[in-house]
Amino acid sequence: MPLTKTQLAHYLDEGYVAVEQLIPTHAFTALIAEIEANIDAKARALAAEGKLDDLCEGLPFEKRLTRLCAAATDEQSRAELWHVGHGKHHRTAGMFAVWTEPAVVAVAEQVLGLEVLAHPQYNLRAKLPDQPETVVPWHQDLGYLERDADETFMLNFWIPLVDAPMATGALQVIPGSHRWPVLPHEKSDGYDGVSEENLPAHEVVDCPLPLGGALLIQSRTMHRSVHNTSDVTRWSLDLRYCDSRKPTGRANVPGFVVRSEEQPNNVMRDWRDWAALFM
Ligand SMILES: O=C(O)CCC(=O)C(=O)O
Repeated sequence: MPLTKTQLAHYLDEGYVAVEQLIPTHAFTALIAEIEANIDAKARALAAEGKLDDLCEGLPFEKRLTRLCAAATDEQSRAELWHVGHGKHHRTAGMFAVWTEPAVVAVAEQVLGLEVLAHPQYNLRAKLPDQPETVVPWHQDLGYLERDADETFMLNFWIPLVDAPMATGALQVIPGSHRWPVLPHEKSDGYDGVSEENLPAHEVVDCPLPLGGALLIQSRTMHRSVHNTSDVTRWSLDLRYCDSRKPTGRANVPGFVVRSEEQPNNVMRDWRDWAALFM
């Protein structure tokens, strides 16, 4: 079922809503299996080259990458392992299954209407314990997009693929910041961010979530993620949706239509057609 009236009102009034049970966990099965297979293949390749002391077999999803990175004999191998799971390159059947998961699309339709685009900006994130480069500073998603998207309403889902209490480096939001203009974002440590002293007066809300939950924010909602002080990898996705007739702020990167009343034939049905857009 999509959002309750109360959840929807909270999302629209406060600029965010954290929903603890939104997505059936079977929606992630294929994606997690793909990631695990890719990590296993990389681990075996590194071990064959003598760059990994332990395959860490049999560990659960949230633990294996953590241990493999610790077992890598050099920084380059550790980075290669991490990059297997972290980034924007994962265009697969499993990822497409999450993008098109009925529980997710139903919320997108409830918020955006009947013409829904899977926005080109998305990430799969593997946030390792004690890994400063995955601590994301305060930002508005619009800070990463071209200004033509300023008037495009966007729905951002932050979706943990494991249980994500705050200690794993979950997200914080600033309630009401969706009414702020797009503040100047500055490059720092690979991110576009806004420093604390440049923020208007604000309160901060922690958004821990269990697996199956999702945090929904808007494109001006100020948010950040905190340090992962746990011993597990915080796996997550951030996906955005918008009206397919509006500018995305990423004119050169294609999204794909997940719902259309006006042009149902434009709805993408097969992940391979999505992947082919990038070849
Ligand atoms: O997952 C994170 O650590 C940050 C996510 C984020 O900033 C986003 O979804 O825009």
